[in-house]
Amino acid sequence: MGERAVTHELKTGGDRGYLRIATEEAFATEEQMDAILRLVREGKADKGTKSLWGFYGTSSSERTTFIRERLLDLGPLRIQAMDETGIDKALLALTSPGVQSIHDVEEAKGIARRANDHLKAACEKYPDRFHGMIAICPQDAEWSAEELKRGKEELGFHGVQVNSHTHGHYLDEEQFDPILRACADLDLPLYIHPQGPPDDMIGGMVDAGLDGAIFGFAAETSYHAMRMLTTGVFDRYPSLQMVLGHGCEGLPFWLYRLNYMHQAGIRSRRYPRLKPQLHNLQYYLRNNVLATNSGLPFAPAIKLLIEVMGEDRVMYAMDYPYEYVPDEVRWMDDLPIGDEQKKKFFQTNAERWFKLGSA
Ligand code: 1DF
Ligand code: MN
Repeated sequence: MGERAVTHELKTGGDRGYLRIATEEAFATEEQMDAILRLVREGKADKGTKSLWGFYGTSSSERTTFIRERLLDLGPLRIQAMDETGIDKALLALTSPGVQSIHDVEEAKGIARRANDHLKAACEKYPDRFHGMIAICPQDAEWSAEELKRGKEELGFHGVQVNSHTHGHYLDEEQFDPILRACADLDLPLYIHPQGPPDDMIGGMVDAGLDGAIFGFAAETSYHAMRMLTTGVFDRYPSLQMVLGHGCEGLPFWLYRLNYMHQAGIRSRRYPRLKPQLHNLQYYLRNNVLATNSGLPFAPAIKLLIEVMGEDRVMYAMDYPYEYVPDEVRWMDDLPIGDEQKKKFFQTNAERWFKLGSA
């Protein structure tokens, strides 16, 4: 994590035996930003959105200016950044919170749909560099299921990114079942990406400066994932793949305890909602969950993910433009894992799970 010498040049094209595919890369549209900033200005945004976009949308710091400019670019700037860090392909998704903070559902759906069309045009322009993730509007689950179908069949996109809770509601709730069913039927990985915790969870996190990517994101998104993992979702949809970034939001580290206490809770019938499932949590982590190392270019964590989840389920991500540190790519090239595992991590797992087709 400290200073290390520059070990090698970063080039695209597979000079190290693998392509680098970055799987959690963010973009924004002007109208999405405008709509979210309007919510913040009018005092209608939830606390997490207000904290996040009140900052990224209006601060004039070097970091936020860079991020705003880079989010809106799906052209030469991004390609140049990818070239400079040796990233061959980016899997792009509408940045957090997508349209999920927006109260006007018709407006939200329009913004999501036009973001998909905008991303499609960029993917057509750079077909060997950009791939798309579908944006949906969970506020309208039936519409979202239709958009998933369009996203896969007409736009040729590779999965869906849901930015965790939707106004404090979670994808295991029955109202969202059309989304889960569409992901399973269409074989689309469901990437649950963080946003700020909902108002009834955020507590003192904003005052503490801990609501964002530093901590609150992982606390809330891992909670979301645990709801999915403990309510029979993967028994109903055994082929469904849930993707989690940021080192699987920490779950593999906690797996023994999560599983032990889950089994204990089921046996003692402490909670009506916790019912016996077909498998234990370890099984679902190794059969229904995929992880990326977005924001976590940290060898001990990646080695743990591979050991707990299996080497076919852990993928590389940069999290551009929120994280853009060329040296981090070098550290990942130098990961103390085997050559075959490294190729799976950087390239072939992403090709397989997101159906990117090998180059
Ligand atoms: C941040 C990080 C913001 C991630 C993000 O979206 C985001 C951040 C607004 O650094 O504040 O997607 N991230 O995935 O780590
Ligand atoms: Mn991200």
